[in-house]
Amino acid sequence: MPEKDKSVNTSELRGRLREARSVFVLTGAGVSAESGVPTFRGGGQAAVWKGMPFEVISSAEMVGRDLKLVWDWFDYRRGVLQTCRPNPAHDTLARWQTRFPRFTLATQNIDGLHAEAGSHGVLELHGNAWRARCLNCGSREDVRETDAGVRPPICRACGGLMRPDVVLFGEILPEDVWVEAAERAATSDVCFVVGTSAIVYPAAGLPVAAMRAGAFLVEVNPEETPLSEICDVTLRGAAGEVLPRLEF
Ligand code: BJW
Repeated sequence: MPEKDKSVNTSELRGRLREARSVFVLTGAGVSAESGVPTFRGGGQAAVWKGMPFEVISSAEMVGRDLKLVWDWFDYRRGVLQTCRPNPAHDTLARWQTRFPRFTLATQNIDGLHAEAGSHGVLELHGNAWRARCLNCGSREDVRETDAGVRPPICRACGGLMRPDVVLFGEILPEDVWVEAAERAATSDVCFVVGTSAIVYPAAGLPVAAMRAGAFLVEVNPEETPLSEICDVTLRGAAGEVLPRLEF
């Protein structure tokens, strides 16, 4: 008996979407790929900057060891982001916030493109590249408003050193954001997993929690991921092409 082709099981998906009361979407770097934002693990290769794998620079350990280097890395990344605009996947997800009685968008991305597309209340699980956070008092500032010449920037509130307000390897996710995302995932009827390799935890656990609580699980990704196996539907393709087609 041939295995059911999950990629063509879209009639059930359309029915589920028509009836859905609560939709939860988890996005990753792939949703911004068509905007020109590099992914972390594209084509089996991990991102490298100045000869260092990103897991080494984007780590709690590096903040302690060489904060200036961490700023250089994020200044470089923001230079790339400055040239990137939302694509049809971001636009579609922004429209979905009024399409369902309850809609939650949680992202692992730090690029701010969902908000730029018009999504409100995005749960940014891994922070935001455009914000700085004081290592001393915790206050936050828009990086564009800090003195660009000073690295690390100095906190205006207390004079402490600031760091990028992102969640690096070995760091805990912001608790309020995490609690809300976990609650929303576990009470969703349909859960989309879009453009993530689904290997970084705890974010990758959200779709699993949704599925265990009874959600219909849909993956949008050109590649297979560790979650593909448990998904009800896998839509193989670029998010900017697949998601707009689900609007009807
Ligand atoms: C397309 C597309 C198109 C391409 N359309 N799709 C359990 C086991 C082992 C280890 C751990 C564990 N639990 C936790 C850990 C440790 C670690 C972890 O998960 N490691 C794994 C690698 C194994 N997790 C953590 O450290 C987390 N903290 C934590 O657990 O705290 C508790 C703790 C504290 C102390 C000690 C121990 C535990 C924090 C994780 C924070 C991750 N941060 C980063 C960097 C952010 C800053 C920065 O940008 O530099 O976040 S890592 C990086 O990966 C980034 C991303 O958000 C994240 C996920 O990547 P994503 O989005 O999935 O991107 P890619 O590139 O991997 O995939 C792109 C996908 O798109 C691909 O599938 C493509 O096919 C697809 N695609 N074009 C649609 N057009």
